[in-house]
Amino acid sequence: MHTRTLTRTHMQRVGTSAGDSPNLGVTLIELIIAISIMSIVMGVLFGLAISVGDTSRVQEEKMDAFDQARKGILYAARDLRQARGFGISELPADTVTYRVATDLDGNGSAVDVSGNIELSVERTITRDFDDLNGDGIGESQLVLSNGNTVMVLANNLLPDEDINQNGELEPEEDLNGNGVLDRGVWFERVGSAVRVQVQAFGQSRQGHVLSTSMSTMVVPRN
Ligand SMILES: [Ca+2]
Ligand SMILES: [Ca+2]
Ligand SMILES: [Ca+2]
Ligand SMILES: [Ca+2]
Repeated sequence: MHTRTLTRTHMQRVGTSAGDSPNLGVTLIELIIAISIMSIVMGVLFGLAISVGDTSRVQEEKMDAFDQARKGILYAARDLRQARGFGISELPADTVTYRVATDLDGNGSAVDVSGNIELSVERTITRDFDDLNGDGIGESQLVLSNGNTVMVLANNLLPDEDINQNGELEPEEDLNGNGVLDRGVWFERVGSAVRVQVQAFGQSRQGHVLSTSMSTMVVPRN
């Protein structure tokens, strides 16, 4: 009797513990599955966050390139429009020099008492090759200089691809691989007008160079 009871009790214990353990097992499996799903979801979300970040960064770079080109064109055109047509330097070139009508004697107009037109000192729109404004940015910067002051018109100019300066595109010069000779900044005469082209870039996280090219026609005063 005693032995039987013990055995039954023992068996009951085994039974009880055998009955509990499947529940515990399922809970553990559920937990593992839950963690796995969570890891996958987190991974997907993380990946999404990175790609959204990349996309917005690319957009930002595009906007920046656009802004720089637009600023360059706007400022250059605004000043060139005041230029005396006959005094504009030889074009096409990546630099333009000119004079604008200016009231030098303060009589209220850009002519002197004898009726002669008063002209400003020479103004030059050029890449800042010699870093005239000392901001550490050289030829990727477009500046307007009048001898005394240097105004930044744009930054992030595309490099001039015409390395040997022959006016033609050699295959090894095509840095952005678009089959076109890109100059970054370029001035050329079209009839009595001056065509101004400004090309600026932005760089994405992956190192892709995103660029914007803008041009406008300016008819200087005569
Ligand atoms: Ca005057
Ligand atoms: Ca500079
Ligand atoms: Ca060339
Ligand atoms: Ca090119």
